[in-house]
Amino acid sequence: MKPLTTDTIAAIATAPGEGGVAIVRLSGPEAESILLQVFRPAGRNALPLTSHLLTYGHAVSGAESIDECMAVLMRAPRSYTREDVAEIHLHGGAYLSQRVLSLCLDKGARLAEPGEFTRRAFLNGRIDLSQAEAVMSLIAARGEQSRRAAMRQLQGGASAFIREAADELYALQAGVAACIDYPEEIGEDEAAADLIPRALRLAESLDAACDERAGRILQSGLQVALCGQPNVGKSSLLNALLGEERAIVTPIPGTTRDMVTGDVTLGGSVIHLTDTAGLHHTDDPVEQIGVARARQAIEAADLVLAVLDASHPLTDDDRELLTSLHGRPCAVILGKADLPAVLTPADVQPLLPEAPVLKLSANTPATLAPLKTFLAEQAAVSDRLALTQPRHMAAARRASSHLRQAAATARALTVDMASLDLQAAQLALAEITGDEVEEHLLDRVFGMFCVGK
Ligand SMILES: Nc1nc2c(ncn2[C@@H]2O[C@H](COP(=O)(O)OP(=O)(O)OP(=O)(O)O)[C@@H](O)[C@H]2O)c(=O)[nH]1
Ligand SMILES: [Mg+2]
Repeated sequence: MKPLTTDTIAAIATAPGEGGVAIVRLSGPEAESILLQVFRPAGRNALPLTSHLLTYGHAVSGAESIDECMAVLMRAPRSYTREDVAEIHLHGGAYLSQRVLSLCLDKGARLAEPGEFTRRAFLNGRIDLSQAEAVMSLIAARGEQSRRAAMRQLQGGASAFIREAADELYALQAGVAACIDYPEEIGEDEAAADLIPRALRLAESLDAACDERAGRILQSGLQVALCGQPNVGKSSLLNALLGEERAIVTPIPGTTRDMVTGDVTLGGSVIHLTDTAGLHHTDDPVEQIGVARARQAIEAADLVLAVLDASHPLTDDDRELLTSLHGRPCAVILGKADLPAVLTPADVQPLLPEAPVLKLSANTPATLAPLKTFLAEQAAVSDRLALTQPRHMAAARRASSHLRQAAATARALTVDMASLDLQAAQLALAEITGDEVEEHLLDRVFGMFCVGK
């Protein structure tokens, strides 16, 4: 396929700051000629450059050598963008890479937009839109679980699932067309009897592929709120889990007023912890705001840890908190287990029978192991999820709702009237792979990328 773009883009592909190497990347028809104006290979027989061969030489401005470096040319179509791509591997200085980028721009390259290299890979048909998004997820992955999900998507996992669903949709549309074109051969009832169950089955399989909770966990980690009465040891537990003194801890009740957050990776999954202000009735307006925020954090959490001080008897406020968590994913923490115990699991279990009760002391790291295992289990998502990105799930849900509508229309009205719903479902699926996509959606997707990718 002939590349669709005509200009040559350039950007610094490595993260800003100082490092071992910094890479300036070019893509487009002028990549080779611009490279040869800013890079002089050292070897006498290096020219013409051999594709995909890293070559030693100098970055140059006219006759002046700016840096000793390496460069590589990857001729189309065997490149990331399917265009000619050139990379200059400089010493990793912020000024140095900026200087070489400026030289490339002087020689006719245009500064790349965020994600424009990947956008070109998409436009030139090397990857579909869901794979392009997987590149970004791979870069953003902070744990093994998110990396694996992104890699599955990059290798076409989501695309394969969507294309299979789209094939079934084409088959349904063909059935409707046949009923319209050959009414004497395929009767309305016969067509409806075929269309309705198949449309509903497809809608079900699309819905089953949408696990919004799993998608959220892969993208931002499992959201865990630590809550409880003042002074029970919430902030101490946060610090113990993070392995650093993130939140202030004092013996004074009401120490934490605002929310304090931190991430820890357990079992390959990111756990996003939020420490909250102690829940209690207060006239202090600042504390009141803190308590309101604590309640919001509890509401928004995927999992709540209700922290109790096991060296004190249960209070009415504790009882109220525990009963309010019915039906929510949660665990009860019997904290300060190094002190003489007043509370036992038997005291709290009747109040919240479905929640595990974990005894621990924030002062004794070894006692945190069962809680860490529990958190890792809660954050684990299936390796077989077909869809993992919110944008894909939203589109698949839309397709599913159009399919259900198609079934309802075929049942209540006529099969041919269902074809509009089937078309709308098809468009929603095509948005996922980018087969049918508007410019503004591409701007939104690639706008989230970093420059140089
Ligand atoms: N012995 C013992 N003391 C603890 C433990 N955890 C916390 N404490 C002490 O309990 C007091 C309160 O701890 P924090 O972690 O500040 O409690 P909190 O729940 O965050 O309190 P607020 O922010 O006021 O709501 C401090 O003096 C801690 O040192 C523990 O496991 N064992
Ligand atoms: Mg605190």
